[in-house]
Amino acid sequence: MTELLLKYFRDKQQKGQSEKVYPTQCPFCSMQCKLQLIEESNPTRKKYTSIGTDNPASKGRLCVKGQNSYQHAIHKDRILYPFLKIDGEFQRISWERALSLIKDNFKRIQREDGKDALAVYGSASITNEEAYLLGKFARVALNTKHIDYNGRLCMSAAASAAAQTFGMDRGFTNSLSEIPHSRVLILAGTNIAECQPTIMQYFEKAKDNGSYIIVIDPRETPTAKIADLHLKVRPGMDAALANGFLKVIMEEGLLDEQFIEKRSTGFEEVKEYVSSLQLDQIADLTGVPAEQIRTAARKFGEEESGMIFTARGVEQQTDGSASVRNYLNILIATGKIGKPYSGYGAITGQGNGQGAREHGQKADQLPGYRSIENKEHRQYIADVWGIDAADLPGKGVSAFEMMDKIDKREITGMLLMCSNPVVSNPNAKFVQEALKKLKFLVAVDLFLSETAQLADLVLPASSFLEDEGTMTNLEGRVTLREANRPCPGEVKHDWQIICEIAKVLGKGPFFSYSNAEEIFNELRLASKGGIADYYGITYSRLRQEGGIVWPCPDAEHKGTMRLFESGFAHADKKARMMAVYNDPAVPKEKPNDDFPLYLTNGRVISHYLTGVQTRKSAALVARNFESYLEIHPKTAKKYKIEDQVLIKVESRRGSVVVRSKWSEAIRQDTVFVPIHWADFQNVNQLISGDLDPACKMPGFKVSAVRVSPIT
Ligand SMILES: Nc1nc2c(c(=O)[nH]1)N[C@H]1C(S)=C(S)[C@@H](COP(=O)(O)OP(=O)(O)OC[C@H]3O[C@@H](n4cnc5c(=O)[nH]c(N)nc54)[C@H](O)[C@@H]3O)O[C@H]1N2
Ligand SMILES: Nc1nc2c(c(=O)[nH]1)N[C@H]1C(S)=C(S)[C@@H](COP(=O)(O)OP(=O)(O)OC[C@H]3O[C@@H](n4cnc5c(=O)[nH]c(N)nc54)[C@H](O)[C@@H]3O)O[C@H]1N2
Ligand code: SF4
Ligand SMILES: [Mo]
Repeated sequence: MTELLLKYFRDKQQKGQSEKVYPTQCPFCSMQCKLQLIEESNPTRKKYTSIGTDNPASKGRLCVKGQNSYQHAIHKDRILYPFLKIDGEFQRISWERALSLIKDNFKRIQREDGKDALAVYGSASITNEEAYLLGKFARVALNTKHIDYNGRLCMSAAASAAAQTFGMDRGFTNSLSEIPHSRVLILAGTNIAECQPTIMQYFEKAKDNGSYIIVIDPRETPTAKIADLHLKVRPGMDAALANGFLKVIMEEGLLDEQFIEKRSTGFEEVKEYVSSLQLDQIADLTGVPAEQIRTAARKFGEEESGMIFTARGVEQQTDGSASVRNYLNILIATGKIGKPYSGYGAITGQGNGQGAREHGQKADQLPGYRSIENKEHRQYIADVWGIDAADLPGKGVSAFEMMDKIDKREITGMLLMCSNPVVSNPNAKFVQEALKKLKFLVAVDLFLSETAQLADLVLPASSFLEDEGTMTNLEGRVTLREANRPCPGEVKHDWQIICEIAKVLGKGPFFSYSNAEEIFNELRLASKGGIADYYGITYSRLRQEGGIVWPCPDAEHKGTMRLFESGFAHADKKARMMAVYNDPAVPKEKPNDDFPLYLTNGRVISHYLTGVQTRKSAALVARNFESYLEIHPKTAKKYKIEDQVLIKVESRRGSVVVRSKWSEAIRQDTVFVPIHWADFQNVNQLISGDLDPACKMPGFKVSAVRVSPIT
């Protein structure tokens, strides 16, 4: 063996090759698969290979996006210097000039329009350190109440439901390793096979172990392929479907009365309402045959253990938070929570979709899930930050509501970090026009995204290969993403950029860190005693232990894998059940003669979010290079749509042009368009800005549209 290795290296040396290894984590989804990028150079070219490395979540696996994730990071279109828009053209400027322009414009805006006229729009694709720092930056350096982030469009419904029902929001109440042992698994509005592909190994093992899998989705997705039962629900009808499950569970005596009595409140109201419903009516509403509802509910109620998972199909609705609560009602009613192999999982989206929603990036939040409206919480954080609690601003508004305020010229300046709202926000044309009204927009990105193109100033940020920091995966497992690739050009890390802006604004002493670990140590303290308590987690522990699941209150604590074993997180330790009424106003937009079809939307395996990164990867573009519309052949024939032709899709807001793709996998009343393309293929031009009043999640997943051939 040693002989072989020696020969390998000798051969390489002879060919003039050298090899570098970059340890990292995939920048995309919440699995946060660990990998090593190997860069082999010879005098004429460089070759890259990604190898998955072992860790408790992905266990060494990578999906096609992870394998190719280096491609955008080394792409020639990376922005390497600050760019200022002068007469409509971007011109390279120095960091010094960029920072001085930010200072002048931010100060001018706050003088002219008030402190809250400046807004910060953050992201769940940055590290915990950066997410934490951005929250501190808005409150301490800018003294504005307006900060929110792209996770509002992602995790807010599940987060608000879990916080209300359980008293705390950690996406998974159990760890991934319990999934294979659970007897029934409900996957509602989650397409894990394409969106968290390396999680599939847990569900495949469950299947091998004889577990019964129920998938709820208007389409037969690759995930539905592993299902024993696929419920092809009508879009927007999950709350009603969950009522159907509850009805059967009650009628068939499958309630866990003892658990309900001891561990929850609110059941009486649920019982009264659900008893008044007819299963046939629910079948009509949801489009799911009564017999299938009965089978699914019986199975879930009868088995000894069971888990429910939801993702954006259920959550990105104008009643997303209530729909999730109704699925949680089922867990409580059957006593399937707080014990082995039973629990809930909101399948988190972005790489740091969990951590970035815990430490102060949200409009109403301070680090450790503290509330910006709670006096003691304010005092605690003010002490950590060394400021007067009275100087902490109050609660701001949610991401999309900031766009409204920009349109009304209440917000006139913005720092945007790691997001592309022109493509990802609903009512995209409105958002684009609104952003143009800003007096000064600074975008921090890797590329000139569709939104960065509207900016006055663009700052170059480092990529995952360069930027060290912690990320919290979908289990709540905090991981250390190492990074040792040098920054190209004049690129800086997001945290460095935040600190440098704070410095020119005269707030340097509050932001004097020399590395990510120093920020993390402050975050630990800021989270101490909060719900998301990271105090016991350190970089050296993360290096040794490979990841720790919060809460972890002290250095001896092993982390908390399973939640709620002895009680829920409300003061009385009881979960709150809530009757979720079949609301005739849901979904808000229903098909009619003009717009006869439901439009829903989501992801494909090869692309990520607005596509700014994955559309730079030749390997991924080769798999899907353009958007499309999935339509049932019967529906297609009705509207004279051939297969594989360009067609127009119109809603009350606008239109897009995409290619038709016939598929019997989708409901006949529904069409599906992926979200990863921009401009005339930006599906968000079709979608309204209606929000869930409970959590301000946009109702992305249901609109009414018409389709027509392009002649
Ligand atoms: N390949 C890839 N992976 C990703 C991402 C990506 O962009 N690309 N993004 C990451 C992020 S940020 C997120 S948030 C996650 C998203 O992960 P998911 O939520 O799983 O992804 P989506 O495709 O948006 O939606 C899931 C499914 O919901 C279904 N659906 C639509 N309407 C309804 C409904 O009314 N009820 C039910 N039950 N289902 C419905 C859709 O048909 C779709 O199959 O993925 C993460 N992983
Ligand atoms: N219709 C519809 N719309 C949706 C959804 C849907 O299902 N349907 N899903 C929603 C969901 S779940 C989400 S999460 C949002 C996401 O929406 P966005 O946040 O707008 O999506 P991204 O494409 O991830 O944008 C990230 C940007 O940051 C840049 N970037 C990447 N890494 C870094 C970094 O380390 N630092 C900095 N500074 N920049 C970086 C990328 O180049 C890219 O331009 O979209 C939402 N929009
Ligand atoms: S996209 Fe998700 S599943 Fe795929 S390699 Fe990256 S982190 Fe892993
Ligand atoms: Mo997301």
